[in-house]
Parts: sequence; C-alpha cells; structure tokens
Amino acid sequence: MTAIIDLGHYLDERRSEIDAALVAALPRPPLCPANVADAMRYSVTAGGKRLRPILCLASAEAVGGDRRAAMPAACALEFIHTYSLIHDDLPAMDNDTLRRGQPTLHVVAGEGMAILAGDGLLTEAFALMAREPASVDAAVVARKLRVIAIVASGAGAAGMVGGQAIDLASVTHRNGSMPAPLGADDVRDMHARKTGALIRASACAGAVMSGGTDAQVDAIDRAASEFGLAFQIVDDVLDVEGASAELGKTAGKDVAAGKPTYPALYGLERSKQMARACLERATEILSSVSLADSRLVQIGGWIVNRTR
Ligand code: GRG
Repeated sequence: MTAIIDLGHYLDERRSEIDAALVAALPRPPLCPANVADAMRYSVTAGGKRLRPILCLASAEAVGGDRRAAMPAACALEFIHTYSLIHDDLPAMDNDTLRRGQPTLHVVAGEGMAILAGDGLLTEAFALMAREPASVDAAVVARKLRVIAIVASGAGAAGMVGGQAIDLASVTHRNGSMPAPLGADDVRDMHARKTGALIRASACAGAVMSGGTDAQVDAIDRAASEFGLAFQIVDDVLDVEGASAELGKTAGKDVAAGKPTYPALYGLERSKQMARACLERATEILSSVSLADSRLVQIGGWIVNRTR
C-alpha cells in the first residue's frame, strides 16, 4: 500500500515538473506565428499521462544521474508522442474526434493546422535535444548525439512511423478492398514499432543522458520493450473494457474498425495474463543489473494496472 501511495506522489511530482518544462519549451510568438503556437499548445497541454517523459526521468534517476540533464529529452519525447496522436486522429488515419478528453486538434483548428502543429512538434523536439542542455563538455555532447539517434530511430520509419504504416495497410488497401488479416507475429511487430519503439527510446534516452553504463542501458532497453508490449496489450483491453469518459478517447474503436488486437487474438483473460508476464520479465531483467528497487519496476506495475 505504501509503495502505491509513494508512486502516486512520485508520478504527480514528475508530472508537474514535466508540464512546466513542456510549456517553457513550446515555441511562441514572435518566434513563430500565433496560430501554430496555439495549436501546438492546445494538444500538448490537453492532459495525458506523461508516461514517456516520466519513464525517461525515472531511467535517469535509476542509473544514479541528475534527472535535470534528461528533461530536454523527456520533453522532446512528449512532443513527438503528441504529434503522433494529432496525426493519428486525422481523417486520413484513424479519423477520431476525442483525444485526452478534448475535441481533437483537427476538429478545433482544421486539418491543415493539425498537420502543421504535428510537424512543428516533431521538428521542435529535435531542436530542443540539440540545444539543451547547453554544454561544450565533450562527454555531454556525445551523450546528446546518442540520445538524438535513439529518439530518431524510435520515432522514425524503423519505429513508430513504420508501425503506423503497418497499421494503416492492415485496415484497407488503397483500392478499398480488405487486406488479409495480420497474424500474431505481425501484430506483435506492428505494436513493437508503433507503440513500443518510442517507449523504449524514452527509457534509454534518460539512462544514456544521465551516464548509465552499457549494461544498464541494455537492460533498461530490454525491460522497456516488455513495458511497451504490456502497454499495448492493456491499451487493447481498455478499448474493450474501458469507458470513453475515463479513457479520454473513443472506446471500442479498434474492435469496430476490425483492428487486430490482443483480446481479438487471445481473449481478454489471456491478454491480461500476458501483460502481467511482461512485467515479470521486465522485473527479472532489471534485477540482473540491480535496478529492481528503482522506480522503473513500479512504473511497469502502473502500466499494467492502469485504467486509462
Ligand atoms: C501518426 C506517425 C504516427 C504514428 C501514430 C501513437 C500512434 C502512432 C498512434 C496512436 C494510436 C493508439 C491509440 C495507439 C495505442 C497506444 C497509444 C500510443 C496510446 C496513447 O498513448 P497514451 O495512453 O496517451 O500514453 P496519453 O494521452 O496518456 O499521453
């Protein structure tokens, strides 16, 4: 019980640090036009669990570093995540009208502005990581470059964008016909890219930026891969069991769209067991580098037990 209360307090504290840093990092006039600044701020400040930046900071702390060094990467990861949600909700993709409990950006600002706000957030993410923390120390510069490469591959065509491309092609062909359903391995690969890659990048970026050893970074990467899978399984379960009001997005959409989900492949109970098994594997991996007592394991528990 204490651990749960402690975790809640920890998450609230990190969330307020992150929220303040995100607002400070958003570009504003006269640097950029007010309309695109407003659109970016609308989606970034609409809420959200801040899972990716929290993971980034928790990894930095787990390896004994100063989490402030990881804050620019943490904000960059939330910018990238927010851009992906804005673009995913567009009529050309999932065509959704509710996100983070608010009307989606294209509903309030139009499709063109939503595309631009997403483009802006993606680009600003890399500008932020390149700029901050400002240092000429060769070790810090080398870590920043490594983090930029990690985030780029998590977000790019080998990662999130690639996963979204598989998802898009799994629903309808361009000629309107239905493609063959994805098998279990394809579903796993799609999710490992679409959701897992940015979660892995988040955890690794924090550990690298704070000077984690290669063994620590490797273990955190493998544990985060389990977290990513658990996150997706739980997301699919919540799509079936959750209510739109609590989720802040439209529940039941995956089933309605005939998407290949874990409950559809394995059933609800087996899916929940699979998510718990991911947490057990992640805990073992983190134990192997003496990180079982870090916040990371508790964050894994939060991912598996979340209700939104
Ligand atoms: C458009 C390139 C591009 C990629 C989109 C993230 C994504 C890829 C699509 C979102 C569709 C979706 C609902 C995926 C399931 C997992 C997921 C990323 C859920 C949303 O993340 P949360 O729950 O959201 O962390 P909050 O709002 O809490 O930050």
